Amino acid sequence: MRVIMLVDMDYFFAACEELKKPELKGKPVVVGADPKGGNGRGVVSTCNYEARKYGIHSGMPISTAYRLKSDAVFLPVDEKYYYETSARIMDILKGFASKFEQVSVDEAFMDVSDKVGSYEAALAYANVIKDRILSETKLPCSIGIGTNKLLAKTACEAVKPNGIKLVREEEAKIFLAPMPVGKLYGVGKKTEERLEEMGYKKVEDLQKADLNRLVGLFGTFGAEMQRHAKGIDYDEVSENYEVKSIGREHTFENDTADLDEIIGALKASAAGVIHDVKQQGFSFKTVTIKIRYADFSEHLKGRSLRRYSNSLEDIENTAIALFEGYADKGERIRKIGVRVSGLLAYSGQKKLADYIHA
Ligand code: TTP
Ligand code: MG
Ligand code: MG
Repeated sequence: MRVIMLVDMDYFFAACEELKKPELKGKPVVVGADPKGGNGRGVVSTCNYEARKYGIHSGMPISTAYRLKSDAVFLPVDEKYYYETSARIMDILKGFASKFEQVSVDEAFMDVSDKVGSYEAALAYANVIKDRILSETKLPCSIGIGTNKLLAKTACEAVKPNGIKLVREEEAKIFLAPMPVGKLYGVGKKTEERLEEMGYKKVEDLQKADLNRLVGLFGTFGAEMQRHAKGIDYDEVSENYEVKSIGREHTFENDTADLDEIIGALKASAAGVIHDVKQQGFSFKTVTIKIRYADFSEHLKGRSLRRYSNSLEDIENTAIALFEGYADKGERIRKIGVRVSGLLAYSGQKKLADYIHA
């Protein structure tokens, strides 16, 4: 049987702050922009569960958070510390997985099918993982378990914080049925609104929906949504992200909207990427840029070339074109990166199949 886990750290940035300063424990802690006595701009990155009791949440304007609880502890984002902590966590998790896919700073999918042969064994294994993370980092996490990524992710969200939840295949439909459609894996804000307009409010409504109507409205995505609503998801945990792409990133000393500075950073990253590409004997098909704005939101934009390439010029030109075409110019940027994927080992036949991008 296939067994997938999703591990997600609880209130991650705020939990890291509590680790640094244990005296914060039990108090409402908000990490994000400077509230400046209620006049601050910018948003909440995250907050601990004490602060969530007052209605504060990620993405909320910091001024609103201040209005809700002005005597909460407000802290700036210490990105470097969180990413170092994240790397330690991911290293521990990797050791437990046959296939591993990190999906964000505090979250990863693990395929553990080879490690456990039953649901009971999966639960026991999740307990071991959770205990190991806690004993080595002193940080709490939640783990969702299912026969696919969708169920693992949804189970994790349902059990947060500090929990483990298993959804068996035969329970999936009932588990998902009462959720609002917006909770369904892969459904964003726009799709949610559209679904609601069409009368699909709960996942249950999607389960029962006429497939032809859904496909008429949303194309093949409509069919996928109905599969998801029923708890069916064929997506594999995609391993070897590191091998399948080569990237470099640059974090600015101070968040910046200066175009010369940003283009300079893109070029420097491209130079680093081409160095690694050549050293490892690859050519590439796709160039992607990643922009992290000052509010920590991230944007990825990629473009495939017509042919495989290993030239610096192709990386630079594509990266700059992507930036100029898609970036929210004027917004301050914290970090920018360039990545190439669709790699082909052009020198010889070594493990060719391992490197071709799925
Ligand atoms: P999440 O895992 O979404 O949230 P969380 O870990 O803070 O809380 P939960 O217990 O619900 O999992 O995000 C991980 C980190 O990413 C979070 O600690 C801070 C950062 N982040 C932002 O900076 N802005 C955002 O809008 C979100 C959602 C997260
Ligand atoms: Mg989290
Ligand atoms: Mg997360």
